[in-house]
Amino acid sequence: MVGTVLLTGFEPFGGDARNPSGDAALALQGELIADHRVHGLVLPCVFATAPAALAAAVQATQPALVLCLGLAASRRGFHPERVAINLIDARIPDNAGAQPVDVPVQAGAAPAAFTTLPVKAMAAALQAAGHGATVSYSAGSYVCNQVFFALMQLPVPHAGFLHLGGDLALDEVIAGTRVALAAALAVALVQGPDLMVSAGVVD
Ligand code: PCA
Repeated sequence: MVGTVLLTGFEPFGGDARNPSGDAALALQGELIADHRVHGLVLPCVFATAPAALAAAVQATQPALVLCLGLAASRRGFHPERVAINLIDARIPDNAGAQPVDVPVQAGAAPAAFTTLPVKAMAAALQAAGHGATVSYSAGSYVCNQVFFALMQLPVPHAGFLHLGGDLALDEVIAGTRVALAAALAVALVQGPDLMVSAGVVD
């Protein structure tokens, strides 16, 4: 039986002409990866509407797994995110001109939420395929983190976020996302727990 994975990216923001995360989500739309059909979606880079757009897509597609992509221009390589924080502290205005500072993503919810994707296995699979990849312990405090935190409140069995470094060309983003999704599906749906290896970092 073929299941569904929901793969989201974002529209361009901060004056950029393109956002490879949204372009990759559309490029992979309809592909079959590890027996799952990809449903690709571009989210608005807007605090007021992005979480609801994601929730509507989850409701409509009933995915077995959700992976949200976003651009982290100052980073290099792929960064599977381990933790979302219940905080918005916007460095720049979003695409609707809003710049919330020090407000929760969801009032009353826990301070943070962990991904339910096997981020270490995803990073290892990316590295084995020749891509740079590092498990990340901060998805920032902008729209990506907001969407990631909101995602972790939804009733989805396996969900998480992958940040894309600014050094990655679109072809590599698409290839790496395929690898990361295949690893996430293989481990999360079949094998079980994530790899027991250290991915700790000291900044
Ligand atoms: N990156 C931003 C928001 C949209 C995107 O692609 C972020 O990291 O928050």
